[in-house]
Amino acid sequence: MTSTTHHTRRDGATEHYDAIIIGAGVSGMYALHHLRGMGLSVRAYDGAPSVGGTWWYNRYPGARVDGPSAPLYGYTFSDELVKEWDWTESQSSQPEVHSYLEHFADRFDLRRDIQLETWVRSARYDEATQRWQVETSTGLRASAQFLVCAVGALSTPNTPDIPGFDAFEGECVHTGNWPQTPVSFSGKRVGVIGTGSSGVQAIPEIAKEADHVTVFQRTPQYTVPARNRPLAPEELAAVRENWETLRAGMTALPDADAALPMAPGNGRSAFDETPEQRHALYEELWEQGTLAFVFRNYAELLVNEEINREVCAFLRGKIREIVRDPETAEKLMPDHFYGTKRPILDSGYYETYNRDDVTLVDLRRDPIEEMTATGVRTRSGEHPIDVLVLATGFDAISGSMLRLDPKGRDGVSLKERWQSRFHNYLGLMISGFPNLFMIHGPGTPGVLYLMPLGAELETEWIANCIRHLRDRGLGAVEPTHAAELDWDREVSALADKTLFPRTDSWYTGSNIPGKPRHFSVHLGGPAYFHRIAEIANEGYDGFVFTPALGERANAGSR
Ligand code: NA7
Repeated sequence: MTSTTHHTRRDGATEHYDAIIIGAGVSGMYALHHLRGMGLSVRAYDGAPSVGGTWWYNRYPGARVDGPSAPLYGYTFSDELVKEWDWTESQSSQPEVHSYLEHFADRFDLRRDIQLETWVRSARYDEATQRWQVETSTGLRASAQFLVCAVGALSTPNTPDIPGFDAFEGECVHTGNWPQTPVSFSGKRVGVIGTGSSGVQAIPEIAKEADHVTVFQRTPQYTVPARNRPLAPEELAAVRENWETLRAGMTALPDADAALPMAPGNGRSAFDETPEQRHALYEELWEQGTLAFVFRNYAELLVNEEINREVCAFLRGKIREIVRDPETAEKLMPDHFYGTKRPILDSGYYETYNRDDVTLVDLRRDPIEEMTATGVRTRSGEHPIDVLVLATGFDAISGSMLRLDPKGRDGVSLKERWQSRFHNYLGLMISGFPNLFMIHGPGTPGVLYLMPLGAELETEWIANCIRHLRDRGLGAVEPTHAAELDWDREVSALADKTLFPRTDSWYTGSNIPGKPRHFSVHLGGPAYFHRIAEIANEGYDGFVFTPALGERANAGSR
């Protein structure tokens, strides 16, 4: 492995690198590994005291992968890593994923180039030097030709603006920034605001320990059993034996006529089957649990209203079957298209409402008016609480880039550029922000693909772009605004074929007051990665490369 020390320059108080990476989570660590491997000097900064990003912060009870089963939620690039890490459960728990990421950092000797407890406070492009200037919370200054923002798609917690919030004298914790010391619920009255994936995972666990739990629900949610189970050693062995085929399958292009490349379905059309056959499939998928409920469902699930409504009715039926009190069951009935908010997997969520010590407050009928010193007051009265758990999600996808607010050419701020649309090209670069790359930013499949593998593939694209630039003695690259507008149309055109944009969700940004409504996830799945590779292979159409400084001077004198 290439040693980085000799590449790093220090002049006065500023350290100089080829690339600075912001974030040492799943994406940032892979970017460090890959870019360092191609001989660049690289430094990664992260505000947390540990590597792991999202998997460090989201340590709430019940937190686990609610997506693909292990080991698909993991890095794929190293056969050795796949062979040596023994996942123990099908839906890996937060402590296990975090340990895996720590192991990754050690296994590939990443820590020497990661600086923890260091927030990047400002990032500014200096056109005169074609470099990014960075300042951190620790007073450090650093510069780099390339800035890789691996800031996380679900990393900026959303804290609701509730009147009287500061008056509350109890303990208040956020699932997205859970305390490092254990939170005890024993003998306490707990309030939980939010019933997205985090709330749905945490509520059953908290209810097991607390004296009483009051759930404040704004939008009822569909959830499907996670069916988490121990992984048998034979299962892992089989995965390892077939790893090459399995990995190839993860990046294989879906059929050209797939209704939605992101979720290709089971190859059957719902319209070729009778209502009884369809019901039998829903029942089978419910028993199977996991995201199979989306991925092995009919191809029409996310694009056809009629089929989606049928699935919604099936799931509402399940809620009625599980929840004994009809009034509570009615409060739990979702009314949006299934799958257009992030599909949730649970372990005993609806069952939790059969407990005598759990109360559900429907905020649509009984909204929160204020926090008091001792609880939450809704229109119907006060709910006394000792601990308030905010499971209120994130300013997702674009939120962490906006929080960083880098300043591009001519000092233009990203917040200004992204006032009404999250302009970008291929989800990877932004015009006016040369040499700044994003991983899992808006315009990528990000949260709707395998995130570790997506990070690998996006990083490979970034690395190839850097190589292209350097091999030709070029100094900077950025997309044109025209290319950004085309990309925006492409992302929107895919989304508009589906039911996604019709629901308020963090995919559209509508969970954050004042945020522009913009469905910014690329729904191409594997097709996205083929598309970005094709653009690079065909000469980076839509990008402008600027000569390196010395070359520019020469060009001027010719
Ligand atoms: P989500 O999915 O954004 O869920 C947040 C929940 O909090 C959701 O039920 C929201 O209701 C609710 N919320 C947000 N703000 C408020 C206010 N002001 N008042 C009441 N309720 C509110 O975040 P999660 O952390 O659960 O999951 C994020 C992702 O992490 C997840 O999808 C996985 O990929 C991992 P709403 O639906 O907006 O009405």
